[in-house]
Amino acid sequence: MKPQQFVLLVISLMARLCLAQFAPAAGQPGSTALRADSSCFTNWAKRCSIQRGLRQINLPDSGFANVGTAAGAEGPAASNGVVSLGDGGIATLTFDPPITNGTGFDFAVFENTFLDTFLELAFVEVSTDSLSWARFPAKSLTQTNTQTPGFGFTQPTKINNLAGKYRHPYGTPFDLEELAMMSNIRINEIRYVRIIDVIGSIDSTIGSKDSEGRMINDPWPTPFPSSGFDLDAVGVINQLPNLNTQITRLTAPFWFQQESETLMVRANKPGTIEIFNLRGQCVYQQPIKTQPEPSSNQIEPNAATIEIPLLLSSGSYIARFNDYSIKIIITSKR
Ligand SMILES: [Ca+2]
Ligand SMILES: [Ca+2]
Ligand SMILES: [Ca+2]
Repeated sequence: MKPQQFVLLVISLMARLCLAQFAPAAGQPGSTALRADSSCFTNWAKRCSIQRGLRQINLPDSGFANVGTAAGAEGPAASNGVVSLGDGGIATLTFDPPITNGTGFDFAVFENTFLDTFLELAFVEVSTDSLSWARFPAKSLTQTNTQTPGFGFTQPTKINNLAGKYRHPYGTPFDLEELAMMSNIRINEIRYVRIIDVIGSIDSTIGSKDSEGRMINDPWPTPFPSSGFDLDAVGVINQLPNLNTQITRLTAPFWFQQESETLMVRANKPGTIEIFNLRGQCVYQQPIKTQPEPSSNQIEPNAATIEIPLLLSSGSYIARFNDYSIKIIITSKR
C-alpha cells in the first residue's frame, strides 16, 4: 500500500469512528423514543422540587429562569405545563412506590421541544436515599468547535443518556441496569430522580462535560425566562409492585406466593411450619432454620421457600409458623 493510500485509509477509519452514533429521532427505525400515551407507563412523578439556575450562568444580573413552577413536572406528560430550569438548574422528583430495575427501560423524561433537532439537554441522576446519587453515563458526540446558539440545532444521534434527546410528546428512556455497578444506590429501589440542566457553553470554565470529559455543546446562551431545560414530566415504566405488599413482606414472618403456591418463610428464630386443614388436622410439618440477615443492597429479607407438598389437594388451609397464622388457598389441580 502506498503511503497516500494508507493515509486515506486511516482518515476513512477515523471518519467512521466519528460517525459512531446513537438512536435516531422519534419515529425513525431504531429510535428509543417512547410516546407519552404508551401503555408502558404505569405511573408518573407526583412530587417535584426545583432549584432554579441563572438565565445565563456567567451573568449574575441575568436573573433566574422563572417559567412554570415545580408542579409543572408533576403528573402525566402534557399536563400541568412545564418548568424551566435555567443554566445548571435542578429538579428533584420523588417516587412512591419506588422505581425498580425491570426488563429494559425503567423510566423516561419528557421535555417540551417540538422539533427533532432543537434539543435542550439535562443530566439524569437517581438515588435511593436522596443523599447519595448516581449519574447516567451521558455522552455527547456533537462537535465542540462552534457554539450551538440559543436556538441552534443538535442531532439526537449524537446524544445518549441525556434527557431532552427527543421532542414532545416523546420521552427519553433510561435503564437502571446501566448503573448496576454503582454501590451507593439500590437500582431496585429508586425513590428520587434528579434532572440537572446541561450548561451548553463550550467554554470549559463554565460549560458541562459528558461522562468522558467532552464539553456538551447545547443551545447557549439562553438569557430569557424559559432558559434551560423545560421539564414536563417523568414517567415510570417499572416500579415496585405494591408498597403494602412490600411492607407485609418486610415485617411478616412468612407469606404465601399464590402464583407459585409456595410459602416464603423469614425465620429470625428456628421453628416448624405447620399446615392444617379446615378440620384442624395437621397435614404437613417442616422444620425451618434461621435465615441469614439480608445484605445492605437487598430490599426483601432472606426467606426459605416451601413448596406446598403435592399430597395436599386443592382447597383452603391454615399455615402456622412461630404463633403467626395465615389462610392459604391451593387452586392448582393435584
Ligand atoms: Ca431496567
Ligand atoms: Ca441548558
Ligand atoms: Ca407537565
